[in-house]
Amino acid sequence: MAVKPVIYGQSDRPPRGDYSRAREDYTCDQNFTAYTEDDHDTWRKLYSRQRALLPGLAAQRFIDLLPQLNAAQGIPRFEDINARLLPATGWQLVGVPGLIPEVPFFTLLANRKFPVTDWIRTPAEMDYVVEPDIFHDLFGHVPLLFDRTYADHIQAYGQGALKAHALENKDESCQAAVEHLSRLYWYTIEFGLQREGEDVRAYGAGILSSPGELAHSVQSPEPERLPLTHPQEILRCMASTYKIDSYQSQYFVIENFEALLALTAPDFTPYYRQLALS
Ligand code: HBI
Ligand code: FE
Repeated sequence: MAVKPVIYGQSDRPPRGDYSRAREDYTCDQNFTAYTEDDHDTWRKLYSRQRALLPGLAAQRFIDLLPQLNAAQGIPRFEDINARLLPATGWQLVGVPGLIPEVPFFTLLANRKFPVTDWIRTPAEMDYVVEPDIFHDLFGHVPLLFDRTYADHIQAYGQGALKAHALENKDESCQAAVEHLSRLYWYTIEFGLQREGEDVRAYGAGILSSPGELAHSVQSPEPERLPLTHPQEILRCMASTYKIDSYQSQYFVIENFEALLALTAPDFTPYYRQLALS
């Protein structure tokens, strides 16, 4: 039975993906033969432009792991990356037609399956695409899945999000738990910065896959850069809303992935309760 598409933000925007291909768990096989030469050319242009921007702006760990995609020559096959990723950290990429509902998404993460959208933007969208496409998901998110500590954090996020979803249904005082937790996802996994010596570097996928926000997030004097190193700061992050279609006005800075994993290990129920009261 075909699953229904998910529409984010404005509901008047038709979903980009072909959800009729999706299985019950919203995954679908990567439609590799559907890619045209123009699609591979779009990928090569996105890849080479973004790769050239990384030095001095992207987390060194990301730069070191990017070659694991082996993707400079064109759109890679998910199965080829899985042959390296599974032995490295036990993760595997699964195709999805686009954004999927939160519970199927969290369930995949909790099972060390990362959903990768399999369509690519048009040449006209080289600088910005509203929904995450294969370049955002693959270039932005996947290299760091080869880092064991970061990979463990992503799985813990999925497990925690499923707990938050269950909590919403049974505990009056935690009605916005999933929303609060998705803000943490936004300010770390999507738009996170980390310390590197005296500098900050980007590790969030939304920044790493953006031609403009990579320099903005690390070098611009405009945005606030707030520490994310203590439980109190987790609360501040969860209380912070975010914008999906412009550069962030604030970023959160972690020490490193070990610190992020430790900081997000405790049960967040007290945080959800406290936020619900504020
Ligand atoms: N679906 N395919 C896909 N990719 C995402 O990154 C994604 C999603 N659905 C839900 C979602 N992200 C957000 O809820 C995150 O904040 C968790
Ligand atoms: Fe993303």
